Amino acid sequence: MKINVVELIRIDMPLVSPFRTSFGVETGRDVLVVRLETDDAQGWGECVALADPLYSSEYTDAAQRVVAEQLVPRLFAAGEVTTARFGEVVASVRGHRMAKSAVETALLDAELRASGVSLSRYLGAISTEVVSGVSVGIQDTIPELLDVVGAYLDAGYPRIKLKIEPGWDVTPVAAVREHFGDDVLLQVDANSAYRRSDARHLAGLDAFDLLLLEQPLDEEDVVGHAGLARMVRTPICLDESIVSARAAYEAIRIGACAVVNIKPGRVGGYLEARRVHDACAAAGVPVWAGGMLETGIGRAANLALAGLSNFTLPSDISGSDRYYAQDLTEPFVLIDGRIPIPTGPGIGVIPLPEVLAELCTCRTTLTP
Ligand code: OSB
Ligand code: MG
Repeated sequence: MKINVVELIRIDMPLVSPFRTSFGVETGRDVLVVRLETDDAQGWGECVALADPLYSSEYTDAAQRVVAEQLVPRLFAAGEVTTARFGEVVASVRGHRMAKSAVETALLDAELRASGVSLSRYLGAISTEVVSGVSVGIQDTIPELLDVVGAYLDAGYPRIKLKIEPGWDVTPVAAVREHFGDDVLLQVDANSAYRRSDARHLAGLDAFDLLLLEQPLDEEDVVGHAGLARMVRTPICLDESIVSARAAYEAIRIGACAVVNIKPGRVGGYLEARRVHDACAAAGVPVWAGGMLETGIGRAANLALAGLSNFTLPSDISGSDRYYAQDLTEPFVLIDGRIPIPTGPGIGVIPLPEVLAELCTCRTTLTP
């Protein structure tokens, strides 16, 4: 394929309610969307970097510069490119996986649209729908938390994930268990907020039959997670630490995690995400689809991946209305606690033109 034009579109999406984690509060989503055109098709990709480098080192402004000044020039210089070769073409750029993923996804989307194949079929999905969980931010009080969780359960979410941090962990988990009972599928996510010395305290979560404890320690402390895994009974899941299939393989090998959260942006794209899936499957480690508060563009692609066979735990892919009053695409809606995987060519959706025009804050066009 030869790329004729790449467009970088910045969008300001207000969130329906503030989302608080151990690393900060998100009130809106400053999203970079990549659109590219070939002779045969257009392709779309969403960059999952947040506005500030708090979840990981990437952030939207930096991602946009890397895409515009490093990745796209290499793509143009390569002439004819395929998604399979994209990794090689940008290999000399270190890191910046979220930026790479956005461009790779747009390329893959264009390629698949041109050949009429859906992303889910291309990736090898075996399901037609994905079990939808919801990630519940840190609240100011326990009664507020119970209200929020109750509303999501009423909306049909079969699995609840609670964000935790020191000072907001055992007590809120105990309150949710006590109030909603033992049948609710429940897990927690610390976003690296704890230290190795908190192991004994985190073992206090063992009493609540959690599906998993996500990323308690620093991104770079994989060995620490292996030590922690020997001191708590709750299965340890890694998110931030898993930046590649190799990282997944090694974390599993040293006993740092029993479960893996897969986010294509975090590992550099859908091709590497599938390799993470395969490495985990080979090791007998279940995976699930994480989320980064994506618009419908990112959500559609995540759903396709989450249809693969080793995605056996409920996802963080919620309905559009959990995040946005008006999604960028046709909204994703829960049916019986699940979301159908798009079936059209490529990622299967495109932005609604009037919504894109209204929320767009900046548009840059790059040509060879
Ligand atoms: O750690 O999984 C995370 C959102 C932004 C950044 C990191 C994370 C999250 C979530 C919400 O937990 C996932 C979602 O609903 O998209
Ligand atoms: Mg997480």
